[in-house]
Amino acid sequence: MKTVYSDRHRHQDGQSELIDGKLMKCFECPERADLVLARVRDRAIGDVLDPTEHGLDPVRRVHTPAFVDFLSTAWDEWVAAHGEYDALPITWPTRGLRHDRVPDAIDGKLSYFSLDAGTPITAGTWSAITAAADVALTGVDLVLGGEQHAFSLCRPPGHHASADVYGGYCFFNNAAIAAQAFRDRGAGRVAVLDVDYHHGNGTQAIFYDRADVVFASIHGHPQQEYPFFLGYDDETGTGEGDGANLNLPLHHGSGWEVYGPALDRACDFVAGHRPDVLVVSLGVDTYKDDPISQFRLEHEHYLRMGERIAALGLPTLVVFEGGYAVAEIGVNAVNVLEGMAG
Ligand code: OKP
Ligand code: ZN
Repeated sequence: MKTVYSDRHRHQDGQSELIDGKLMKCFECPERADLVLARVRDRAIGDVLDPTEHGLDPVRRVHTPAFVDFLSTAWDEWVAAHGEYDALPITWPTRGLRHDRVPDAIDGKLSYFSLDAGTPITAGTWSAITAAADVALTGVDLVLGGEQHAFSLCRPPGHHASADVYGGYCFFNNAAIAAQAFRDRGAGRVAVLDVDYHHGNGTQAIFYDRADVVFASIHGHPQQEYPFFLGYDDETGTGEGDGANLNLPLHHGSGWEVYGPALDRACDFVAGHRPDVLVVSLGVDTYKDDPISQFRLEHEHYLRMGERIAALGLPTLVVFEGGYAVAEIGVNAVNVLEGMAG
């Protein structure tokens, strides 16, 4: 399986996130992608390619122009206001506040376009996120060019980002951009299978009213886990998309005995919609030692996961999302790819 990778992910190197009442070193760090790449090379699973530039048009197929513009200038505006510190919001337009005015002040814009204080905008954010979108889109090129499987080693991740909201370490929704690109380039129906520990709220929201992009996710139960406000099992899609969304929330402590059957259900759901192509949002924060997550998968389960996904028999683009047990991240991610290769 070929891997697409850009060094520009290193340009997103935040100082700190607000988590558990503390400002802590960012869990979403450059070492993550470096170690996945090292494992890809060690295991010699296939060539590693640079992305090619696809421009912002395919990004704007998923994200609003105002959101893309905001991200493109946010750092410069923040530096002008506050100096060279990571940009983090601390207030949000919650119940009873207006959503119909975008403030001029950068602090207000961060608040308007974000969902948490864990996602710093830095000097290199724009470079990293545009590269990550290109990594995803180059993976689309590979699959459309005839590769049965390809791996887009995206960083930062994307699945919490919706059309006009960033957060959860995510800015551009790489998997959604890829899914939309498959549609725009001839696929009749696309399925997105999200196996990251956290619910892919952004991806779900982007495609919620559509039948042409089906979404299935297995994740920590929103009663217990971030992002808390989406991911329940009664979210089945709306309008044209009615029936095209599946959430399988699992409780803290879930291991393969629960996860394996959920994965079977998710794969059956995907197969039932007869997609032409599959995008997998691959997070390996389901691992038992993940520092911010509460499932209990072990190394071998990632091989099983890959085998189950490949048994769908679909052209598949794997897009990298989360995973914060950094020392184990390469083994777990590449085990999925090796399971897929059989
Ligand atoms: C991004 B991805 C937990 C706080 C969680 C944000 C987690 C974002 C995960 N106490 N903070 O889905 O791996
Ligand atoms: Zn996650």
